[in-house]
Amino acid sequence: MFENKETQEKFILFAVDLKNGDNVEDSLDELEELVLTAGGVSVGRLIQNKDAIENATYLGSGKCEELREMVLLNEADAVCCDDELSPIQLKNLSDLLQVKVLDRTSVILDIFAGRAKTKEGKLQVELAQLKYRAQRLIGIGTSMSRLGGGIGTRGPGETKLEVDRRVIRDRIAQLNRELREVAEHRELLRKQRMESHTPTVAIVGYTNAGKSTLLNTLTDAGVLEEDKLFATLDPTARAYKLSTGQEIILTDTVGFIKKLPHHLVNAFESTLAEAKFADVLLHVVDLSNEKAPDQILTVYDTLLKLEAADKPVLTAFNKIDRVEERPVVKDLRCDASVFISAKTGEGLDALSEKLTEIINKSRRFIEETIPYEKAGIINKIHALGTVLTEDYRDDGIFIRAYVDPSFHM
Ligand SMILES: Nc1nc2c(ncn2[C@@H]2O[C@H](COP(=O)(O)OP(=O)(O)OP(=O)(O)O)[C@@H](O)[C@H]2O)c(=O)[nH]1
Ligand SMILES: [Mg+2]
Repeated sequence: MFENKETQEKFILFAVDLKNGDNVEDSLDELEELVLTAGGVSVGRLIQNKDAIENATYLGSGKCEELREMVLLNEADAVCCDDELSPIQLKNLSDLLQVKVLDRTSVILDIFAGRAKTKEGKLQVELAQLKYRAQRLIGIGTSMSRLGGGIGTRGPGETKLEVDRRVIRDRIAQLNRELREVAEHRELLRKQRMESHTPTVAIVGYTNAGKSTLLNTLTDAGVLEEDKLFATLDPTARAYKLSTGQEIILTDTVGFIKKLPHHLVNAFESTLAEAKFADVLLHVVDLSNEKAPDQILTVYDTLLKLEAADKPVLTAFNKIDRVEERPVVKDLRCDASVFISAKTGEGLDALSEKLTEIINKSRRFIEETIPYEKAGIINKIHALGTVLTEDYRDDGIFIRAYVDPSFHM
């Protein structure tokens, strides 16, 4: 994404396996992918089986030495820890290894910095980076400023590494103010949407599951879709007509990932809140990914954090064109599920049908005879609800339909 092969920074990845059920190899596979997305390359990995994380150095002293040897042997430019390092761990490891020390959080922040496009997205990333860096000025002072440049140092704050905490604090306050303004604007749009009674469906899912592709196939939205982690940072909302003719709004947003840095969750709160304010969640799962079951759990964990766990969920098992035999993947939490290919369009009719069903479940059923002089209401019901029966009788128009609970005649 950023560099060509010759200038790619070489990384050694490392993690502690606490034997608590987390699959550390899988997690490092993902970290390798993240590093690649950021423009680096992994040349080795080190895992220590241990009961607890070392406060001062993350790894035990023997393993630290092993890591140092691996760095020298592979001529690595940097190391990256799969967990977020504390400021003191970062400093000690930097002193010991004499190469750049990164962690999962800083790599994700780096990718975000390279991808943010809108004003809001850029503000959000800068805020998250500053908060992360403010706590770690000691570590940065000894290693990053000297070794300079590359992954982990990109983004709006990169020339300001030497700035002191006070300047960072002022900047954070200013960013918070600016973000509040942007968030207010978003809030206004959301309110307008809610007042129009148009149901909102938020597309959620693990990063790279195919959310943007699905939105594009359904609505010709022209959203960037890429075989990269975190292709989408800025939320897109598009109108979509269900097969019944009813209009809904589909929103696409940033993908979820394991150990999503908490600074990012905070900074991206207003963006991620799309899920919180949606009527229904459309959960996209990459069925062709062997880690799908694990990714499903991460998605529900994240939804819980975003206070969006109580919504009706339609799960779309995506990329069926990529698997010969459909693996048995269960989503026990969802209200309904469909198998689709966002790429070929297979299964999208069924998806539209199920979506209609789920939306209608959360809607009010009306059965009324509307006098002819109020016939205008019928158009409104058509646009905002689902009409089951429309019968032109002597005394008026008999109608049976599902409407938003807040809809009034
Ligand atoms: N074969 C196949 N590939 C798909 C399908 N849907 C999406 N993809 C591919 O999967 C990759 C990721 O798709 P995106 O739509 O960018 O995924 P996303 O969920 O929006 O990802 P982020 O924005 O990074 O969170 C792209 O290379 C898509 O072309 C599908 O149904 N079949
Ligand atoms: Mg996307």
